[in-house]
Amino acid sequence: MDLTLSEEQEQLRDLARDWVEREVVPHATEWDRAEQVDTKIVGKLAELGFLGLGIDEEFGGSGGDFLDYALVMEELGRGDTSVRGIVSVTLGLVAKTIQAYGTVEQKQRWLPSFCSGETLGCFALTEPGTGSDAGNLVTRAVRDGDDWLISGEKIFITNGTWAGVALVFARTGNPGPKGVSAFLVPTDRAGFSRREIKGKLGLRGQATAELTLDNVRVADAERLGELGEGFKIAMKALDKGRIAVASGSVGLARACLEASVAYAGERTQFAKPIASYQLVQEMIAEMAVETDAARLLVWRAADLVDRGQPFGTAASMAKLFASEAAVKAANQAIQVFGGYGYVDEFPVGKFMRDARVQTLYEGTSQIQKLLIGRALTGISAF
Ligand code: COS
Repeated sequence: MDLTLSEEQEQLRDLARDWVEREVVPHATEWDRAEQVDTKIVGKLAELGFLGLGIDEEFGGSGGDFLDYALVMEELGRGDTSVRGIVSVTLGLVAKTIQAYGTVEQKQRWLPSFCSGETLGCFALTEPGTGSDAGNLVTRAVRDGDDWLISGEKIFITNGTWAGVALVFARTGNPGPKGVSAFLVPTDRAGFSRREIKGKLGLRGQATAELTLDNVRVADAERLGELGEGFKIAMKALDKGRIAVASGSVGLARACLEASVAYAGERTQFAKPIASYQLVQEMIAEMAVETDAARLLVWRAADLVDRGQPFGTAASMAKLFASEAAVKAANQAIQVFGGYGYVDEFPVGKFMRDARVQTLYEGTSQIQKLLIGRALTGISAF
C-alpha cells in the first residue's frame, strides 16, 4: 500500500476541500438550525463529479477508484455530515449496487440520473423492529402475476423524502437472511408514502425518513439481483458503505482538531493562550493521533477494495475506530471551547451531535466488534 497520494488524487482532494470551505462550511450552522440542507447543493455535487465517482463513464459517471471516493468523503464529512450522506447513500449504497447487480436497463434507467443529480437514492433496509438484525426484516413482497406487491415499513432512511428511488429489501421467501430480495422502487408509486423524522440529535440537515409501503406494485424487471440474494446485496453494499462512514468520521474528527487548534491559539486565560497549557495540548495531541490513525485504517480498507482483496474486516475496523474517534474528538473539542462549545454560534457542538450518529448507522460499533470478533475466531456471537 502506497501512502503517498498521486498528483491526481491530491488535485481531487484539494478540489473537494476548497469547495467545502467555500460552499458548505459557511452554511452548515444555518442548515442545522433549519433542519434542512439547501438541496441546490445536489446540483453542485453533480457538477463537480462527486455523484459519479466510481461509476462507469458510459452511464454518466466520473470514474476513479475507491480511494478517490474515500478522499472526497473525508472532505464532505469535514464540512457537513448531512451533505456527505447525500453522496454516500445515493452513490455508495444505491448507484454502486445497481452498477454491481443491475441489468443494462436498470443501469441505463438510474445511473445517469444519479450522476447528474437529477435523482437521489435511498437504501431502505432498517425497519422499526429490525435494526442490527437486518436478516429478520418483515417487509413483504408478494408475487402478483408478473409484478410484486410490497408492503411494510422502513425507518431512519437517509435521503428518505428526497429520493426518487428506494432500494427496498423485502421478504420474498422463508424467514431469515436467505428469504430477502432487493427491489428498485420509484418513490412516486401509488401506495408509497414517507414522513421526515424531525427532532434528531444531529444530522439535522438530512431528510431522514420513515417510509410506508402499502401494496406498492413493482415489476419483476425492477427486482435487483437474484431472488433471495437481497441480504447479501445489502451486506456487500454496507461493507463498502462502512468505509465511507469511516472516511466521513475522519473528516469530522479533523474538523474538531482544526477548530480546537485555532481556538486554543486565540483564547487567552491567565494571560496566556490556552494552547500553551499542557492539558489542552494533550487533548489536541490525542485528537491528531486518532484522526491520522483513523485515516490510515480508511486508506487501508480502500486500498484493499481497489486491489480486489477481501476488505470486510478492514472496513469494520475503520468504521469502528473512526466513528468512535470522531465522537471522542468532538467531546474534546467542546472541552477546549469551554462554555462557547456549548452554544451553536461555534461549530463544535454540532460536530458532537453529528459525530454521534456515525457509531450507529451502517452497523453500530457493537456490530462492527462482533464482525471483527467473528472474523478472528470463526465463531458468530450474534
Ligand atoms: N458479504 C457477502 N455475504 C454476506 C456478508 C457480506 N458482508 N455478510 C453476510 N453474508 C451472507 C453470509 O455468507 C450468509 O450466507 P451463506 O449462508 O450462504 O454463507 C448470509 O449472508 C447470512 O449471513 P449471516 O449468517 O452473517 O447473517 P446474520 O443474520 O447472522 O448476521 C449481521 C448478519 C448481524 C452481520 C447483519 O445483519 C448486519 O450487518 N447487521 C447490521 C445491519 C446494519 O448495518 N444496518 C444498518 C443499515 S443502513 S443505516
